[in-house]
Amino acid sequence: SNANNSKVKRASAPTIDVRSGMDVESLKQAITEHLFYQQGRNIVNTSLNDLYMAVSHTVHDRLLQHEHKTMNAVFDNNNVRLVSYMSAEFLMGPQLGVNLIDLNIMAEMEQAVQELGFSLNTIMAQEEEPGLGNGGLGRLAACYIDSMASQQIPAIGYGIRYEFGIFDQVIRDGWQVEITDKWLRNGNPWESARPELAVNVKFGGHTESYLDSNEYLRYRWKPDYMVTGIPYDTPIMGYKVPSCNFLRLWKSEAEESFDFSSFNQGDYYKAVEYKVKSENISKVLYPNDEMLGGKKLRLKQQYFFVSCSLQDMMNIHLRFDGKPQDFHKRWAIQLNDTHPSVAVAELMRILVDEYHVDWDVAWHTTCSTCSYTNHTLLPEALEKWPVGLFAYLIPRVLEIIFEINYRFLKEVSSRFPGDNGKLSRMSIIDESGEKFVRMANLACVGCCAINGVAELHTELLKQQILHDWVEMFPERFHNVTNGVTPRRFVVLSNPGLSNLIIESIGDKWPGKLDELRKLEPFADDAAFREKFRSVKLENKKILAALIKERTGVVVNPSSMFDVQVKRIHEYKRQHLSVLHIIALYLRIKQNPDIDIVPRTFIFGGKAAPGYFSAKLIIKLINSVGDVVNNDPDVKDRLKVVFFPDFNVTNAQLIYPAADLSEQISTAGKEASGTGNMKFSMNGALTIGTLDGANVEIREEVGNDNFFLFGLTAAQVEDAKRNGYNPHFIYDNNEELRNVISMINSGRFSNGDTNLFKPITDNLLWHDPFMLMADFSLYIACQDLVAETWKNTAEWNRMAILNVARMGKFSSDRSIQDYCEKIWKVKPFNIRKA
Ligand code: GL7
Repeated sequence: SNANNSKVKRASAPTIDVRSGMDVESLKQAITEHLFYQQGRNIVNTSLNDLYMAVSHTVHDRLLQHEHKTMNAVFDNNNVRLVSYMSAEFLMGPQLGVNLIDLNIMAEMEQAVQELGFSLNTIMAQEEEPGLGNGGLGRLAACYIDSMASQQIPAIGYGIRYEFGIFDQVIRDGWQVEITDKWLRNGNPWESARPELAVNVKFGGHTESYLDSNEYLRYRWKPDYMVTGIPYDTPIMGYKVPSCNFLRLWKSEAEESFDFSSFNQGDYYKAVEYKVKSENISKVLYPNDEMLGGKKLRLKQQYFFVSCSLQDMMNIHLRFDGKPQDFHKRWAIQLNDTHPSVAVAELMRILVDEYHVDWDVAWHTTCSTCSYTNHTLLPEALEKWPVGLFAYLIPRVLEIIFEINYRFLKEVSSRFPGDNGKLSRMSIIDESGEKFVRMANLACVGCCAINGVAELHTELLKQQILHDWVEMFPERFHNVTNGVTPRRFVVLSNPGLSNLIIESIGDKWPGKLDELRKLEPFADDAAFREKFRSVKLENKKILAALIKERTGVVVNPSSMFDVQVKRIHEYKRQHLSVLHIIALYLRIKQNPDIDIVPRTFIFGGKAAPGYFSAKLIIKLINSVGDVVNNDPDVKDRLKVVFFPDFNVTNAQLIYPAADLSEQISTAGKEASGTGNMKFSMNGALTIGTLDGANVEIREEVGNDNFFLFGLTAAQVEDAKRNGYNPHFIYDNNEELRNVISMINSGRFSNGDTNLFKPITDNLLWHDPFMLMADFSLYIACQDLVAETWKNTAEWNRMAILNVARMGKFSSDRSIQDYCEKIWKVKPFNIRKA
């Protein structure tokens, strides 16, 4: 038929389809129309932002078509179980680039934009990223919704639409200064508000009992006030598949804009105050990473988004003609840490109070729906809330927690008679002093699956903080090692490497990362190694230019780029790397002609605004940089850079340019780490401890291709038990003594001998993260790194093997694990549906 005529030259121009056409002409037309009809601009008078908006709207139109088809197919099928990924954080990063990759129209868009007279890179750089997360935990959520879409798992990400995300960091006089992140100021082309799906959330007030029409005793909650949640949806496209899910984020608003009773009484201020109070809930992301807040507003945020999301999920379920008690057949909820764990009690409240489901049935439904991921062993991160605060804000939810706890503790006593220690440790309520609600205990009671985020982390969870729970519910425990999306962190971030890989092994690997194994033989191919080296060098030149622009420091692209980027935290030990830098500096000062491998040390990361020690570490890095970078004896062989405002946008330029990845946390403290994976995928070698996912990365890439040092988690625990004495180590290590003395001498602080005392005193007298114990092992390992660097062929061979063996750390594999072990859901192919 017509197919046979396809080779015949077409007489007329191809038809242009402004809403879904993927060819250059359609894209051009669509951009021009959006520019005029949404931004009121022409190509000749457009600003860069207007152009960015028009290009993004053009892409967004295409995503909506896929989202619409996906959701129709899913909702037409009564047997599909959907995933609800609940997270207080989604650190999404810029959207334009990944969406072009997922839709497979990067080249077409490049050409379209070029023909209109602009450059796509400049337009992409215009995007202000949604930084709605703190660090690894929030970025993991973003990788997982990407992978769920790519694996064709029907899913919704549920969270909070913070008006202000993680603060922007600037450095003044070496210190961190926080600036409000006004990410919405120029508009957000990726979201659609859905006010018709708004729901209300209760706060405050009291509860009362009543008899329903069947004479059953029931409870109702008479709140003080209600807050309205408005959902904002962002499409999440799968990679080269037709499926498109969405992220649904809740914005809080006053239920009515005026409280008329107050207004009528003449208290206009009070009426408006209620509006302000309601809008405050989704105003700002708490910037503490791995630290519980204890703040009233934070608990309100958690309950607000959990209640909105569960109501929304129930509405969807009922629209499918589901019965309330069959909720678990429609939904699998993953709780991203304990931040959304009030969901266990809220789902019970909805089922029992609002749909009058029997308690036992409702409990079965709830436990079968919910699963919990733990992300940290640090005790200061275990969330607990004063019982009084709960009673004041969400009284009915607290009553339900008491009932859950009462029934659960009865079960514990019958399983472990007489074990009062267990009872008090496992109780949802901490009654050892002031009473608290323990959110991890609530999650463990009400979830059918509990998982850690790397093998070591899961083992330590089972041995330490969740030991009692393993004895009670061994079948609930799983490990799912974290992963990251290679679409954003290789294809988009590192086009040079991606093209080289595609030339060598084809283009299947971004969606099937195990394919990278085919690169292994190329590690021994000198010509390939040379191309690999030159890709890295080009990436380093780009980063060097950016460093110059952002910090004024000139760095040498052929020096070793030794990089540590992540939140600033004592357990992550940025200051251990600083001790190493000072040791190298001392070697140069003692012998200016010493043969030393040129290195550029690059740090990046934000400190929680209230975390004094972390902020002082930033100041120390900058201060050491000021001295080392400007000392003529150094002859530019060492450079120290603090790259300000580490975020997803900047990360995408840093990982591809790294030679050495610093993953040097105290063993047993970093649950997984995910930056470690992004570095290796981009061909950096790792210097690291046996911590978190480092263990598995080393297993995959091979011991010879990983620079290991330091105490193991077990040795750290032993040393602590046996009375660890950091000062003794200091007394017996001359190089270490010289390093510490140099800091204390005021050399890096214009003679001020007190500025860095809090750091050095802590190391000498307490050293909870064992820098002293690991110092000499770290230095020796760094010397080996330098030796290896001198052999370029060997270094690149190792780096290529790292890339080739990273298949396991695709978030696609993590999502497959969740599907098989925890959610029991299968891919849903919308083409076959
Ligand atoms: C974290 C862990 O610290 C980090 O190791 C892990 O990779 C990440 C994702 O699982 O979760 N836990 C946590 O509270 N934050 C993390 O980044 C903020």
